[in-house]
Amino acid sequence: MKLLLLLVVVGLCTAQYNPNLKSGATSIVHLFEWRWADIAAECERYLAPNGFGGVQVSPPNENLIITSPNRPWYERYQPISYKLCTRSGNEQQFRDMVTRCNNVGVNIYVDAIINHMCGAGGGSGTSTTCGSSYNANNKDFPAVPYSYLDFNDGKCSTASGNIENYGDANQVRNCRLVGLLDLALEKEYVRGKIVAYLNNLLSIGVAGFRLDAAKHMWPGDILAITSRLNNLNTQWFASGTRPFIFQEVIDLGGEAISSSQYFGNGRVTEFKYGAKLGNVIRKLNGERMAYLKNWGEGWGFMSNDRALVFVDNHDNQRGHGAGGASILTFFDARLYKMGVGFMLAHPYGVTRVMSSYRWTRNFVNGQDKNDWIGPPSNSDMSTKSVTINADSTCGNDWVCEHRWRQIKNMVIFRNTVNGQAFTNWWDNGGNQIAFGRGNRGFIIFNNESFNMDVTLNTGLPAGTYCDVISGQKEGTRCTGTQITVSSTGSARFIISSSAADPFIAIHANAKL
Ligand code: QV4
Ligand code: CA
Repeated sequence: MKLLLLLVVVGLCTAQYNPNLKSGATSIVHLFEWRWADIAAECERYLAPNGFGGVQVSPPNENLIITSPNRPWYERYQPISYKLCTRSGNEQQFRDMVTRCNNVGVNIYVDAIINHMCGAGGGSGTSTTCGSSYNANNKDFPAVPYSYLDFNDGKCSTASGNIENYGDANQVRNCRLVGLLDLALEKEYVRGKIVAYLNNLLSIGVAGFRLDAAKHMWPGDILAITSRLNNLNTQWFASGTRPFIFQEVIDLGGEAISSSQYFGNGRVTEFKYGAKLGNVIRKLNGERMAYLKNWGEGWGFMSNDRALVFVDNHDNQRGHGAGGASILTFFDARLYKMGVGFMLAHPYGVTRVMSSYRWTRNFVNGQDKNDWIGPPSNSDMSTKSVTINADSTCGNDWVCEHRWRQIKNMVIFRNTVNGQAFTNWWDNGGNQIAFGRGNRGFIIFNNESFNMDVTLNTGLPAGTYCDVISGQKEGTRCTGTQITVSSTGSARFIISSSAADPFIAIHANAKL
């Protein structure tokens, strides 16, 4: 009885760290800028059957329509109200998506923008995704309603009213992030409006929130809001289940604000992960894969049970928010697959896979002048639907990294090895590495410019396994490379440095 009580208490206070994934799933995917109707279909036809546990969706609330430049993706980070209508769809379509995804066991996490409304220079009128009126000059958002009384300007001491120095925590939290009207989150009235918005989403059935710009909010203000959130909808979740919270804090070190200040509220995005993994895979700054042996806390990352990890996100894949030359993206597909493969094989963190749309980059002095380009769109600027080709890739310029065989199969690998220890590490001192996950899975990389031929202990039971990178198990055969594990657990791996994908992964559910 005492133990039960303890478990209940521990469960309650750790709940917001748990993504509440179902049927053994371990990863979520960010379907950036997708329409709700396409996400609903994707949950049913692809995500649930392939072991994806959840979707991070783009902000669902009404936003400013920006026409100069023409409908940038980032207009969705300029809220006008908490009405559920955007280029991704209306409220009815949002509800239909949440219902259909939940019905097949795929969770929906909402990107919640609660730090600010639209930019101070956003003008006035009704040119918004729901047609609500607003006046940025007077800080008037009648569809919430918020008035000038609900914003922070009085507490900001910079001349511009914007954040000018990230070394000053007061500025970072009380001044405007790139000119965005900063909400006074200590006000009971403002908190109430935000809580009502998030609780409405919870009642519809969402499983948690990405808190946008968390660095720009006081941790105590966030807690005052999240502690008033309802439990998840019992139509799909056990009663008493708390919403999953992951906070967007970019902490690469050297600023006034650190990730650890947010651990009490939920998980935090670990931006060091993708930045450093990019350096390793690209072999920048003298990094090599052998150094990944103590990847995780050993690299100065936050504790495993607080981290939300990813190789790239919608900002840094295009040079926004801590973007840099090291970040791996679909533009460097071969390296990207290795990076995502490593992330999904390694036990650290809750993993998020990025799913993007294509745009034409235009670098001028190292800066992509096309970093603003919005999702694939029709001539009326409505978002194009995601079409599916015969080979299961996507059309209409949707990249669908999550459907790349290598990435999809590594999502399944992670589910298969869930809970298993990090074992049987091997490296050549350079850029050839291998490791296992108990007796359930094994992965090996050759990121050298020379070929590899090694026999290693895999920790797996004897048998013939399908490499899930060059192919996969289909029926009773492998469509790609086959690996034979001996009765002692050892196997020979040959990887050419010029292989299309210079890595091999085998696991218990891909055994013949
Ligand atoms: C411009 C001027 C300002 C001026 C302002 C006046 O640059 O000097 O004060 O007008 O109105 C866009 C434009 C930006 C413009 C601003 C306001 O790019 O030039 O300011 O709008 O009109 C996304 C984009 C931003 C975009 C914003 C709002 O990345 O470029 O700004 O949406 O549309 C930090 C933060 C981190 C943040 C990251 C990008 O710590 O929290 O920067 N990441 C999140 C999201 C991100 C989003 C926001 C936060 C804001 O992931 O996508 O910014 O919601 O590291
Ligand atoms: Ca703020």
